[in-house]
Amino acid sequence: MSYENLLVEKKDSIAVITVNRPKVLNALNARTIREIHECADEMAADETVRAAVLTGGGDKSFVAGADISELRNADRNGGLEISRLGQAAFNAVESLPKPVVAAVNGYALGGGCELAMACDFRIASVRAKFGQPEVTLGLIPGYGGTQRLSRLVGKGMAKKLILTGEIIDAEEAFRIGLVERVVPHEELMKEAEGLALKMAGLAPVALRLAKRAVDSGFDVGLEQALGLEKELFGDVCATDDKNEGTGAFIEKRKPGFKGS
Ligand code: CO8
Repeated sequence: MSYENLLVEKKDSIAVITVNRPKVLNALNARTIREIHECADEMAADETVRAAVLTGGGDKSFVAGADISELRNADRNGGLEISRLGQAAFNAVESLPKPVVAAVNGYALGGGCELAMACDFRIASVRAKFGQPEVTLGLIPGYGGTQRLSRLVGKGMAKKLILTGEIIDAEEAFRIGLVERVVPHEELMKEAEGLALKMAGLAPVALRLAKRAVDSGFDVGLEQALGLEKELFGDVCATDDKNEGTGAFIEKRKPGFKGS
């Protein structure tokens, strides 16, 4: 599939997806949101892709938020629709049955921070900046930010960022748990792609089930979450790759996972 505002490059068993509207710092207009959703569906269905990296085009920005020029004219129904479409697109990213690494190369503000949070991990360039500045525009986060931020960094810190619109640098984002790693700017893509490739070499079904166990268990009670883990553990034990992985360990050789 070809996209107007996304670049998709396949490298070995990973895909590098770039949000590409550098003239507006990769702001998310309706078309880009739709393309992100379509691309997530495409990546989910493509068995040759085992992990993905998501980044921003140009040298300055990951994604500087929703496109403010489109938000300007939204009335109540328009706002509901914008939020619905954005949430659905980011849910599709979050629920991809394979790992997605956000390579945050610059501004990750508003919808950009929300997009990064829908990924499994965030590796940030030292130049990255994070924030939910919606209140400074008379808005609130509407692409999942009020919920995903508090789940990542805790309610108090999420409120501090969301209710002040404060913008923080990569080191502070790391300190509060919003990103998992900070690297020199020039090394960002190498690090992000290296992490994706490492996971791409692991057993795909195990990765898919492990991701589902963590995500689906997060918002339910412990008993229910452990029940889910038990079921998924049963499922993974029925895979060929589990036989291959455990067999390879016993036979002291490298496993060759097939994804079944
Ligand atoms: N939308 C549209 N255009 C943008 C955006 C944006 N979010 N961000 C930057 N641009 C444009 C600028 O207008 C400018 O265009 P032009 O060259 O035509 O004037 C171009 O990108 C370059 O930007 P700047 O000249 O401003 O670059 P600076 O380096 O001076 O500043 C900043 C960079 C600090 C990132 C600045 O551009 C900025 O503050 N951008 C807006 C950041 C922001 O507030 N983001 C949050 C947007 S709201 C949001 O994301 C809500 C999500 C949920 C919506 C759900 C609604 C229901």
